[in-house]
Amino acid sequence: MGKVTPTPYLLTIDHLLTEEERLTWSAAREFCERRVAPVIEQHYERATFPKELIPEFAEMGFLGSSLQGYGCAGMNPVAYGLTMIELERQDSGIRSFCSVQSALAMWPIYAYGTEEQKQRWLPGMAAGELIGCFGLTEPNSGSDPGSMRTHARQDGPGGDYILNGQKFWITNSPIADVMVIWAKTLDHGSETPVIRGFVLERGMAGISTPETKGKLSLRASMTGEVVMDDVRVPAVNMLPGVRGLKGPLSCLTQARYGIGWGAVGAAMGVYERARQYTLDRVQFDRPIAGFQLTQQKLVELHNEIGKGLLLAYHFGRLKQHGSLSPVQVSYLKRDNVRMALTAARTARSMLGGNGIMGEFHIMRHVCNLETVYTYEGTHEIHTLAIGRALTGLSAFS
Ligand code: TGC
Ligand code: FAD
Repeated sequence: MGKVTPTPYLLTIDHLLTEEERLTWSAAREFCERRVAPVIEQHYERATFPKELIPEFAEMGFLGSSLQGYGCAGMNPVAYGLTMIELERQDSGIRSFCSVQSALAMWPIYAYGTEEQKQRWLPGMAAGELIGCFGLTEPNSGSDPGSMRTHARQDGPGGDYILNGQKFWITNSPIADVMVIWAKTLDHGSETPVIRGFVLERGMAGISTPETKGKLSLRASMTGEVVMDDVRVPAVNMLPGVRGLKGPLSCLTQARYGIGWGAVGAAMGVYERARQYTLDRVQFDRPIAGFQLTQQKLVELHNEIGKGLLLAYHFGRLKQHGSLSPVQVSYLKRDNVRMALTAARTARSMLGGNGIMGEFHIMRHVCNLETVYTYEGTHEIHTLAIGRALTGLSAFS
């Protein structure tokens, strides 16, 4: 496919951004177009992750971008969201890598770790020298993580924890050095197991991280398991700052926020390519962009993207002021991912047969967004979370 010319948008947020946010956005876009765009299709076809780009992601400040100190960029939530747009405009798997590193592996250490734990892991993670993953899901616990079976038994007061269990569908696990694992344990004096977070490190005896092969979605992202067989974890590796399901769920709130922005990037990418293609492609002696049905599709894509961007921006400013609630994040993730998936399917149809070809970069987004619709809380789970907030009635219990 030839070059995509500048695309008109009737709704922009540029005038709402600070100079610094605008610079962050254009630097992220320039980087992703120069370094990610040329290699992504090949990695997707081969089902490999472009590991060679990790040091450059670090240099761009994409790893732990919204954290303060420890070598992190300290971006505000809107600037962070704008980088997510550019990463996912190229590929959801690339955005996933940065989301998991930043929001799911670094953030819990930052939010719930001791100063010693932060000093030990965060600088290396910000520099891309240590890769992180987040283990919540298990073969029998997906949407209902409270039913997890992974457990940690403490070997006497103050002693090591012994972890057993299996985490499944874990992004980055095959290459992870630092694994944030959520497990049930008995606090001293208590008879009811409670969920706690543990930081496991590659090299600890009893851990294996086999890669999950055969994915037809998110192929440029590494996914695997974390299998724990009597893994001895020092007590100083437990995150002391949180107990219960709200520990992992609060990490998900950080990651879902980024996905809500990233999905807009995927939608922009497919819209811009579909618009260009329909201007260039001639059938019945005229560009297919001149047909009313094609214009209707373009208008739908364009208008939905504008609304998605505004939603992300609005919630971004709320987050900046500390007043964004988890259920508002469910709203953002749910609606923008559904919008992007619909946009990608529509854009695919506008390219006819070429729409299924890798070189046109749309089918890859369709396949990726099927995963994005499911992970970080499925579309249905977010619907029910919002339904609970609207009615006061929980459909889960
Ligand atoms: P519920 O009773 O609602 O809550 C239990 C406790 O947690 C608190 N809480 C939250 N805190 C912060 N952020 C949130 N989003 C929170 N949601 C709930 C809540 O206040 C309560 O605290 P407390 O102090 O009262 O105990 O829990 P529930 O059992 O009813 O479950 C609710 C439900 C179903 C919404 C939740 O379990 C859920 O979100 N399930 C979906 C699981 C999920 O999203 N898994 C994602 C795995 S990680 C992943 O997919 C990474 S993909 C990575 C990538 O490549 O990008
Ligand atoms: P299930 O929970 O079995 O759901 C199956 C279907 O049932 C869905 O449509 C769901 O919406 C529906 N359903 C379930 N409960 C209800 C209900 N109460 N009401 C209505 N419908 C319901 N997890 C991690 O911990 N870390 C990761 O890094 C990670 N990365 C991932 C990467 C990829 C590529 C994928 C595919 C998944 C990843 N996940 C990760 C797991 C992901 O979060 C789960 O797949 C997701 O939470 C859904 O769980 P499940 O697949 O077990 O589906």
